[in-house]
Amino acid sequence: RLLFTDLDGSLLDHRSYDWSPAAPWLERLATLGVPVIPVTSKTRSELLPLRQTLGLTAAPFVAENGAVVGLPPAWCHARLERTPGPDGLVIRTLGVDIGFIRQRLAVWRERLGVRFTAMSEMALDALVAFTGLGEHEARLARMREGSEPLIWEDSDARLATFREGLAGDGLRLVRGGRFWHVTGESDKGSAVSWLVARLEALRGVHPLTLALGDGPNDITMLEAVDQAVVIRGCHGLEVAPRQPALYRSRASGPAGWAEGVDHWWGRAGRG
Ligand code: 2M8
Ligand code: MG
Ligand code: MG
Repeated sequence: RLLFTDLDGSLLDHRSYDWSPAAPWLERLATLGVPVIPVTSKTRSELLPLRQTLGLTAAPFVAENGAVVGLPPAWCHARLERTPGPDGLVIRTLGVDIGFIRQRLAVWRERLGVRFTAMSEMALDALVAFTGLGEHEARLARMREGSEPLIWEDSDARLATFREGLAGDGLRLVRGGRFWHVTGESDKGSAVSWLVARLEALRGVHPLTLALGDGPNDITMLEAVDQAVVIRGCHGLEVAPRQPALYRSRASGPAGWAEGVDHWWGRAGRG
C-alpha cells in the first residue's frame, strides 16, 4: 500500500499547521510499513525539516506541485540514479526552472498589464502575515525551484487571458489554498503516477493507493489513485475529481484526514 497526502489544509491544519488528530494514524501506518508520501506545494527546503518532524524520512516526497521529487535510497533505481546528496536523497526535477517561470511572468505582466503579486516580490513580514508561517518557515517557502506562488489582484476574465498566455509557454496556473501556483507541465497527479510506476519497476507489484487533499491542485492526484478523500476545505473551494472511489470528509484538516483514512483503511489498518 501507498498513501499520498497534501499537507496544508489536509494533514496540517490550514491555520495552525497542527497535525495532532492525524498522529495516531501516522504511527499505525509507520508500524505497518506503509509509506506516507507528502505531495505538496511546499518547497524542498520546507519539506526536509517537516518530514523529520512528521517521521516520514523513509518515504519519498513530492514538492512544488510535482516539480520536485525526492527519493530515499530504497526508491532509487541502480541504473538511473547514482549520486544521492549528503542526506542520502536523490532529487529529480520533473518541471521547469524557476528562472524561466519568473522571466515569463514578467513578460505577461508587461504585455497584458495584469495585476498580481508573486511570492518572490513579497516582503518577509507581509508573507508571514499572509500565511501565518513563522519567519524561518517563510524564508524556506521562498526557496523555490520549479513553481511560483502568486496572489491574483485582477479580474476573472483577465485571469483566463493570463492563463492562455502562460499555456503558450508550456506553463500552468493551478489554485492552491491561499495562492495561485505557476508551474511547468508537471502536476501532483503526474508525480504520483511517476512514483507508482517506479515502485512497480522496482518491486514488480501494483500497490493499493490512497490519496487525500483539499484543494483544486489536488484533483489530478486524487484522480491518479485507487481510493481518494476530499478533505472539507476552509477556503470554500469546490473540489470535484473524476474518481468513483471518493470519500468526502465531514471534518476539515487533520481530523478530516484521520476520518478519511479510517473510511478506507480502518479495518485493514487495525487488523
Ligand atoms: C503555499 O502553498 C499553499 C498550499 O496550498 C497555498 O497555496 O495556500 C506555498 O507557497 C507553500 O510553499 C507555503 O508553505 C504555503 C504557506 O501557506 O503556501
Ligand atoms: Mg491543501
Ligand atoms: Mg497543498
